[in-house]
Amino acid sequence: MAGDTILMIGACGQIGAELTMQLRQQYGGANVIAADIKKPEGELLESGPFAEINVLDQAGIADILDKYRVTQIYNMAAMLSATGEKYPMKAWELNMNGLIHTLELARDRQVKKVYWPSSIAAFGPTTPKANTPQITVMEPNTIYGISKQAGERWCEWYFLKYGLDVRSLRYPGIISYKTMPGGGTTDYAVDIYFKARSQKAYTCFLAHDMLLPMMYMPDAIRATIELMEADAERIKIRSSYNLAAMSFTPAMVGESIKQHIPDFQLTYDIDFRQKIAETWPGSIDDSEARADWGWQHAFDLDKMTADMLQHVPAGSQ
Ligand code: AKB
Repeated sequence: MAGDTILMIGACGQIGAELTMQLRQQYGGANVIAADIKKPEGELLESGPFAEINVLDQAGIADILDKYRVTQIYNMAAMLSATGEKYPMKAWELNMNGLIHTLELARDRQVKKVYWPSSIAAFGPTTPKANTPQITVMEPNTIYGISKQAGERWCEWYFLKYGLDVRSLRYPGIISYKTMPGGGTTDYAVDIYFKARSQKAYTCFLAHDMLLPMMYMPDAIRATIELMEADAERIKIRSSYNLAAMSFTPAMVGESIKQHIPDFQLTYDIDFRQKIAETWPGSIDDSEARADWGWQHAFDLDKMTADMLQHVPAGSQ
């Protein structure tokens, strides 16, 4: 909306980078402050203000909010599922304290809206796997998943207790070609396209039949901005919305890629990430998001494959 100034924490991450660029197009470069622990290069640095900051530096974030009179915060900084299992204490501190700092600062400074991403990782092995409902059993058993589930509770609590306008989506695995993901269990679904283009071969760390919910980045960006721009009375869920587009297995992506690269070779060398994936749903029921604020996805597997292979450079690693 005109007059809004947005702070994007975690602006160099897989989703944060593309969200920042899209919001700068819509709101004007000067009105979207990119913040991250590392300095970006190129268009992210040149198209608007940048602040080098750690999300755990609450006083530093407060200074940025005051300096730019920020009206909306997106906190995209997180340690993902696979890295989180290696560094559980760091993951908990970053994912949990980063969120709580954001919520506290937003409440204290009358920030109008906060966005925070949850994930399918908030579900667990006892959750129904097919068409997982919005409200269901949630017993995550990864640190990342536990932090997402607890984070959802914090978001709803700030809404109920203080009326803070917090909005959130449970992202499936996100596939993109601009900024790479790092440390996630669904990262294979990005790597496979890069290796298909550069080497016509990929060795997958998940089993051939590991069905997971996934989404192409353009859909994820549009969903996030549509949720944030929807009228507040349409947002009935203040923990986090289920969000879906497609579900596929590594074998299914392999077949989709073979339609373009017939001699593509897909092999398997399964590692610890398979155990994480096994605790997550295979498909998601996102009917609340569709009914409440009109969510509709645009990309299925084959449409995404065609677009990915057009954009991923042949010489890529
Ligand atoms: C991960 O794999 O950890 C993330 C996620 C599903 O939240 N991509």
